[in-house]
Amino acid sequence: MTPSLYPAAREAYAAAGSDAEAALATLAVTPISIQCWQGDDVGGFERPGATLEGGGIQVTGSYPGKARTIGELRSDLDFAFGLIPGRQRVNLHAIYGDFGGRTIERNAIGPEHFSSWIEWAKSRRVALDFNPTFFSHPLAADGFTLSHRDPSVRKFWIEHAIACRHIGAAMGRAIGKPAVTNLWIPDGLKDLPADRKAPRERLMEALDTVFKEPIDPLLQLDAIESKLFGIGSESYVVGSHEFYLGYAVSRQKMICLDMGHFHPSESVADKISSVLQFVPGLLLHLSRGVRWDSDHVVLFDDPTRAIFEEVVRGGFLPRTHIGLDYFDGSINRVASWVIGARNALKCLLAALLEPSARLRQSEDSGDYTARLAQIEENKTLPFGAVWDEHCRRQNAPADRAWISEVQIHERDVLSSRR
Ligand code: RNT
Ligand code: ZN
Repeated sequence: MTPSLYPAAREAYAAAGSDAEAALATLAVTPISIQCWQGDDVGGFERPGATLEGGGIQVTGSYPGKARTIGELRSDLDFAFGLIPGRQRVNLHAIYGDFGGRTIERNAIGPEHFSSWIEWAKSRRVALDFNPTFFSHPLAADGFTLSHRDPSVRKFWIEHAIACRHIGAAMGRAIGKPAVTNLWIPDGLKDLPADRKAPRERLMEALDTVFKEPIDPLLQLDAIESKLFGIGSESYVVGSHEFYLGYAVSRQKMICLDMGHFHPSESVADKISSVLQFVPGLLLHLSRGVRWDSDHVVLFDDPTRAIFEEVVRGGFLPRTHIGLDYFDGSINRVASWVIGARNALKCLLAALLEPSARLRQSEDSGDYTARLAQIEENKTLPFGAVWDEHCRRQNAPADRAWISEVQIHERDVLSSRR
């Protein structure tokens, strides 16, 4: 066994002005919500063999081994959890219910369809989050749901969203930690609208009906997610950032910022200290857009690090819920959970290790030269040794030690799924 480099790393961080033990303690109690939909390319279990349809999002790739049943999805999640340090959460979509082979309309789903998930989550001691599903459905096929011009279609989706809030609350009650129920709709138009106003008026009204019933925040928390454009909604998205920010501020809902849902040159990190002046909480959808909202696996990269720097510097961690949101069918799907979750945790750890008091001192004294030098030199502190220590304490494999386990799992388990 190679000797631990951690004691020396801890000293190096202390000399730079940060407390590695405190960083590890916070990291250990901060969960990442793992998106179930990466395990099966957003198919779900409504109908056997269902695939993602419409909704302006797209999974590409046909890597073998995607989960075909609830049992396979759960065992893949279990396997991934063994390779991710710390205790995480699981993020479910409405189409992932345990419907027992029956067709249950989306406006008729209830906590009973998620009781086996709740039992599973309890036995793993992981908390759950939830999402209504406004895509892959005939009543979403024309690209409109909650803002549809037909009141009966709107009503159907309003009932679905209300049902989902109740499911979220049931999860929160059973598990003892509130479920975040995040609402994202695909509504929008491919080409130039003649009327941008009416769908937004209808969406506002629909949301007010969805959220009419107050739900105890100890059980369930509502979040709303905006988007700039989608496939087939390039010219107009009803639920734009301005729309939902206004809605969230006026109704005190949490806002969800998805890293793929803004113009590529916009900084999502910069939005955090603005929106949290006005909304009660933040949901992060960590993702990576490559040229568009392509939902690539999360990296240990500058945009994601900047997001966590802002969360940590602002003291916003208690009001921030962290979720992964990407779907890549071109690589081993279990590995993609592991890579993305480990990278999210690394970005958080790097932010927690930042000697932020010193940076602020330089800034406050007007010494921007020293600030820039410090920012750059922090990058070469021995981060990897602290990360390895985290993996060791959480009984998870270190970097370079888990990929062979994934390869064995692929050979012995995934490859038999045809
Ligand atoms: C779509 C949104 C949304 C979905 C998931 C599956 O652009 O990002 O969060 O990815 O609900
Ligand atoms: Zn998202």
